[in-house]
Amino acid sequence: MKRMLSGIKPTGKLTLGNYIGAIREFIKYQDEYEMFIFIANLHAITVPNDPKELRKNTKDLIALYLASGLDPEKVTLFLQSDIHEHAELGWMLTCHSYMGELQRMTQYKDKVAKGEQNLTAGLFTYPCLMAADILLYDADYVPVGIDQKQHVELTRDIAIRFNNRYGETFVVPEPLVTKVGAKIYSLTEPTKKMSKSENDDKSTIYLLDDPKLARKKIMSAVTDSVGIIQYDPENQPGLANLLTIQSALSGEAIDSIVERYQGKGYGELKKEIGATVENFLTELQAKYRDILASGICEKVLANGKEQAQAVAFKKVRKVKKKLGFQIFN
Ligand code: ATP
Ligand code: LTN
Repeated sequence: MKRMLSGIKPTGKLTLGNYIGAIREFIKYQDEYEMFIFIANLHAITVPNDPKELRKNTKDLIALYLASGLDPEKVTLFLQSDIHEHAELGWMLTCHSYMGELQRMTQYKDKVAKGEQNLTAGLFTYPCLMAADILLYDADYVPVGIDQKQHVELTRDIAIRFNNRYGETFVVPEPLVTKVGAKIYSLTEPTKKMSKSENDDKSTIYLLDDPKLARKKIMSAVTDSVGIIQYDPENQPGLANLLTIQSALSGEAIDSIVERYQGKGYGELKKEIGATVENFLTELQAKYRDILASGICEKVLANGKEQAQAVAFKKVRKVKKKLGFQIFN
């Protein structure tokens, strides 16, 4: 069975973008692949964070993974900081990455361009830690939103470089980006990503938003003055975003939605999408509450830790041998 791995940072509240671009994909593939899904809490501290909030976000994230349908019987679900090999291999790979390639990472460049002050060294080297997350588990595929594709490509380069230098060590992974919903956009500025950390509340639908409020956000989403319902991301980005959301949550193809709305107005379409989002969140949140009340999260993470640990331990042992750290047989 091929392996798949992915992670989400427990920073801020999870958004509909995280669900559509990432979590929904994990669920889709869990029967087909041997899956490792983790909570990237080591990545969360690349930006300033409050420990109390980090704890809350981490609990929410594990409960939302389960509420969305990840099955702990099929998937190894774990906390990154529980497996010290991530940090250990992260360092070894940092020493096999070049300043130039890290400087080319758009996520980092964007932050620098915005003039953000006090960027940490961890934020700069974070793609090396991400490479370690992936390479530790011999992942063949990494399902991510489009914004993370570049980091997976860097991971491939690092793996190939290491294999060439020291002999076959790592599986070279491939990014897997969904066709519909690889980037969900802000509802108020539909050319920007819907982000957990950078948008205002009106532009983002959070998975734990009051479902009625979420419907209102859809109703007031920015569209355009063209007045024709068609899928044209370039000229009608707001409308294209809404159609993508509807298609991703309902499973109906975008073409088919567009056809149903020929000659109709945006208001009517928004009503349907608003209802879809409201129902989706209502169901998800009911499951989320049950899961939190059941106390199952702790057990799931303890099991996941054990399974992930066994794999990670072997890989780091192998890398240490290759690097010349093991001096006695
Ligand atoms: P931030 O918004 O603070 O930059 P993030 O949500 O992108 O954070 P993560 O939480 O680690 O960062 O993202 C987890 C996964 O969700 C990644 O695979 C990412 O590509 C995907 N993702 C995030 N936002 C979107 C979006 N708007 N549309 C589609 N996928 C997304
Ligand atoms: N860098 C990602 C989160 C992340 C990840 C990973 C995704 C950390 N490690 C390994 C896939 C595989 C982000 O910021 N969205």
